[in-house]
Amino acid sequence: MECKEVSTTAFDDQKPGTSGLRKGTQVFMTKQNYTENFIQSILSSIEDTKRKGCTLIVGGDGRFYMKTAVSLIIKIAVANGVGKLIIGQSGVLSTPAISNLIRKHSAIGGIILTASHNPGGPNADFGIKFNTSNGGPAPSGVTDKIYEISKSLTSFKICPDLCVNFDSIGSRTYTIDGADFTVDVISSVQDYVEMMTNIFDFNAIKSYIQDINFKMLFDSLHGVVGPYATKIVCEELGATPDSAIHSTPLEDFGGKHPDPNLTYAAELVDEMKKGVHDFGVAFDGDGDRNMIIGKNGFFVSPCDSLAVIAANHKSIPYFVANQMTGFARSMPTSGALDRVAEELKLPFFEVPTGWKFFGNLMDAGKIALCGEESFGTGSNHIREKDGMWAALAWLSILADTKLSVQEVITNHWKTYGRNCFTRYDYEQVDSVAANSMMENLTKAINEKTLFGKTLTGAGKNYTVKLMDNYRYEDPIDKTVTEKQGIRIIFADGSRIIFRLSGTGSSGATIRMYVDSYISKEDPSLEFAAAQILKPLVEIALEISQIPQLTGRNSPTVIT
Ligand code: VG1
Ligand code: CO
Repeated sequence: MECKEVSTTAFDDQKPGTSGLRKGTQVFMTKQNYTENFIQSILSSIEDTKRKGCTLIVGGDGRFYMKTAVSLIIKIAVANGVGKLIIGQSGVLSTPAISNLIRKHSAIGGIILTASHNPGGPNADFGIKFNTSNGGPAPSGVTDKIYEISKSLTSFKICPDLCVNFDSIGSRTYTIDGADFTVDVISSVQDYVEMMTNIFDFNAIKSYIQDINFKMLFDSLHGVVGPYATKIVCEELGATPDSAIHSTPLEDFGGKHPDPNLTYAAELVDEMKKGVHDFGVAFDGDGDRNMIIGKNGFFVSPCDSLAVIAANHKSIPYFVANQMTGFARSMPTSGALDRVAEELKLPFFEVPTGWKFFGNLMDAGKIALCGEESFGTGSNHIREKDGMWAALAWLSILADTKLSVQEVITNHWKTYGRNCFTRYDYEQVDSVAANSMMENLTKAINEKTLFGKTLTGAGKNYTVKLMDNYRYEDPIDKTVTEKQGIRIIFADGSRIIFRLSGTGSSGATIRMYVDSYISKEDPSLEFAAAQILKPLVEIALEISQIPQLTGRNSPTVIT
């Protein structure tokens, strides 16, 4: 078999967003060489000397078009001198599993075929993420380079006749253009499960479940977590088979959004409301997100989840064996974690939205636990957020404290006070309207129109202390990232944040975040977040004029 170089026309829209390149599946399928070009751009971003003979991990969340993309990666990788591909059986690997494999095999990186929480299918979304040798999402320097290459690409290299069956486990070596090329097809779950058994005490969780007949519901939303849930929850932890639902990965996720939030995982929430199960969790398409639900549908804010894991990290054997060096959260994530860091006298960092910003801090040993309000939680066991890890962290805490999910949360508030948090998503709004909202807010920053002003919402007053567009300087490599979200910070520490999503495939998605602290003595401590935050939500809608500009009277999703 021979490799050849094929001429191509470059695209100008292959700029990776918050996490990878995401477009309508049809774009990847029908625009000539769209997928080939992007794969070539990824490979070209790796220095020649490092690419020759290197190992790459390849896999994805099972969505429509994934297997075609895997086949293309095989043909293009070999033609670019890659020495070995490690591929999950049938192409299936979760994002956290890939992060683990990259580290375990000292691979140059990994290509992840997923549009994560976006729906899948021929008329939905497809995506490609690239992770670097530390196992984490490519930092902006790398994605910028990929984008630059993609804009002026004139050809790609391919071995068109190399067709590898990756449905069955095993290793195959081919000699192509005089060099050896190996494709290792491995179990999708084995290495990941092994890693989890080294982080958590499965026996302790198992006996807790059995002792009190603890009932769980793991909802994979037909995403990639299904096989991992079946293996870990039903086999390793011995839970009944009905503890794992929607466990078969489907190419279109059953026609639904594989997004673990109250709107798209409503089925799990409704099931939990029946009061039969003690613990519920849902995951996104590629397995890096998690939503925790307690008995009777008690919702755990992802911000609180992170803070609770931080406060109780000693319930997790991994954190007993390895030093807890520090914590970090993304900027829009509530300040609940900050209070735990202060109490435990541990270093704390704030980074922009996107997991790639945690990588340097973890690599430098500054943090061992981090998270985002968007249902992402993880630790330095890998360099990705990890949905199953978060669920097992919670089970470890419950088994250790012998408390219910709700008790753990309310006890936390009674100790630290409560950072009340909500996020409003306005999905697929008109881009012009979204941009003009951001421009108006930017104008308010530049002209200082809101500084020092007292704003009133639902009869409550808040005085603006600061308004800016978040700028981050990486403490390790000093890279500066600007315009990461408009922040309005009030005198009492409450915050309103606006940013536009970087993961959509069409139109714009506005995200509005509200975070406000109430002390542990406050009589409203256990009230619903919507009630507590009503005044600030009113203020936020007034400042941003979202309804007027977008014509939307309510958001698509409220967290
Ligand atoms: C969203 C979330 C962000 C997360 C990113 C990738 O980005 O807000 O916190 O890291 O998705 O998650 P954006 O730009 O749409 O707000 V995943 O699970 O879709 O890779
Ligand atoms: Co995801």
